[in-house]
Amino acid sequence: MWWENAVFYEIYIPSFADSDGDGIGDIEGIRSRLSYLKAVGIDAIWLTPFYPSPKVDNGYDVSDYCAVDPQYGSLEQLMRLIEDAHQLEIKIIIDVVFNHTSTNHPWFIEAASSKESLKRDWYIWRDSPNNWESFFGGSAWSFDEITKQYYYHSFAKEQADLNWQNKEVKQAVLQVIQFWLELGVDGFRFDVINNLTVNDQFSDNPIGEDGRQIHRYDVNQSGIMETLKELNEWIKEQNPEVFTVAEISSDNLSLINSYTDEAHFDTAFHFNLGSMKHLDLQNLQKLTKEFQEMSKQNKIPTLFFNSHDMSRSWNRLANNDYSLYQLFAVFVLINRGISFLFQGEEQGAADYEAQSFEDIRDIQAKNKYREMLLSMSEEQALLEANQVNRDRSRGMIAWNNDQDAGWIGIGPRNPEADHILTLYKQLIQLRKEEGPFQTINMIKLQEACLSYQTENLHIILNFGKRKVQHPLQVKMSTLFGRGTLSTDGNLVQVPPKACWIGKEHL
Ligand SMILES: [Ca+2]
Ligand SMILES: [Ca+2]
Repeated sequence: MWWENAVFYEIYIPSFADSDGDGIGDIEGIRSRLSYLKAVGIDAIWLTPFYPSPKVDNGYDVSDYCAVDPQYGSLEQLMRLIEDAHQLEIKIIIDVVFNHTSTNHPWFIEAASSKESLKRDWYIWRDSPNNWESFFGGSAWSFDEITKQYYYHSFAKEQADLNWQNKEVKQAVLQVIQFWLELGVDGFRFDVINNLTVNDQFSDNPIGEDGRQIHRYDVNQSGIMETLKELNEWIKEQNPEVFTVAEISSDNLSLINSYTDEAHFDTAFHFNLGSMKHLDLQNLQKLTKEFQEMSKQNKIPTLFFNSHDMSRSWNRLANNDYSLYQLFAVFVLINRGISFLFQGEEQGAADYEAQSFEDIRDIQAKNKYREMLLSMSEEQALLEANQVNRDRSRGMIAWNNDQDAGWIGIGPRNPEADHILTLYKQLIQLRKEEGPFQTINMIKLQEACLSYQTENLHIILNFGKRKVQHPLQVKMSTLFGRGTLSTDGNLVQVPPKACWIGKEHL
């Protein structure tokens, strides 16, 4: 399938490219950058939500699934974007958020209007709340004054969870998917898919030893699998080439993989790389081996160190060091798996840092700040909030050095941006020439040097401060990077913080 060796590029629309100077990235901004993206070499774009939304959670609170938020443009502009992208052989997948709707969605407004509403059962209502906590903090239940019942929201109170036990909800969702397939969309990224169903006994969640709630009854409920299977089968019936990727809010690989097995999502996001808090080579090796096991079972991993939900790898993993940064680029692009780049990554964009509470846009960071302020100073609360602030990777892309800030500040432009862009282009080109990469073998970690083999390429990533000598089993030539082969070809020396890619001649 087209996606198995593809390079995806995630676009977080408000921060990507602003075409009309109102400080908010938009559809036309993306369209104006299509030739740039083609030159980078990407195969597909993943668009984060562009739907009309009150933006309590940056667009993941949708109030109309079949329209474009006027802030970003119009449906006609989006259709032109899809058309132009297809002209350049770039595919487009879109984010779909079916765990919940905005409380401003007509479905919820109707459901909340009366207990007798025909859509009442499309959401989850109870006379009294249980102890379930929202993933954004606080109770997951909010009281509705008009009908005197509580509705359930696993995230913000403005994001009411849909009741997936209700057949009409499933039907309505299929109609939304049909709408986008008819407009030519090539695939879907399903948001928080493991939150779809809750336990219908509504038992209280247990509390762990650390005093925090264990989400036992509100996520990963077994009832969901059959529904997801139906959903995916229906999509593939419409068009077998449509790509589906699930977001599972977990870093438990066997749990994640259970969704790509029974439920037949083509793949799921493997956050294990992306959520790594700092460079941890033992862990990187372990994950690579787990990905190898997955590949043996015909499951294809997703490879990414960046997304709109986490601090950028430039700061978090590479510690502002170009030499280290390039090693992550090689890992993501010259490897078995689907590569997902996040906007600006190919230019080494750095984290945007909020300087005050007023600068914060992320609801999670705002909540954290308010919580911390109860026990510490404003400065300390800001520091704590910035530790979880999803704004860090959502700064406006600095296309040039004299750009004005927009709805959010600018992610600092990397002084080595041009250099990094060239590197990404070269690696993507190499991926296309040497791929498809179907296998991964010979994964080794020696001191700070990770090596592996994919097809007939041998990749050595030396994260350490010392030069390494690496024995080679077969005769190879240098394809990329800075290694020195011994005259007999049995050994390669790789300098500190450098990579080498050798090619075995078959
Ligand atoms: Ca704009
Ligand atoms: Ca749910």
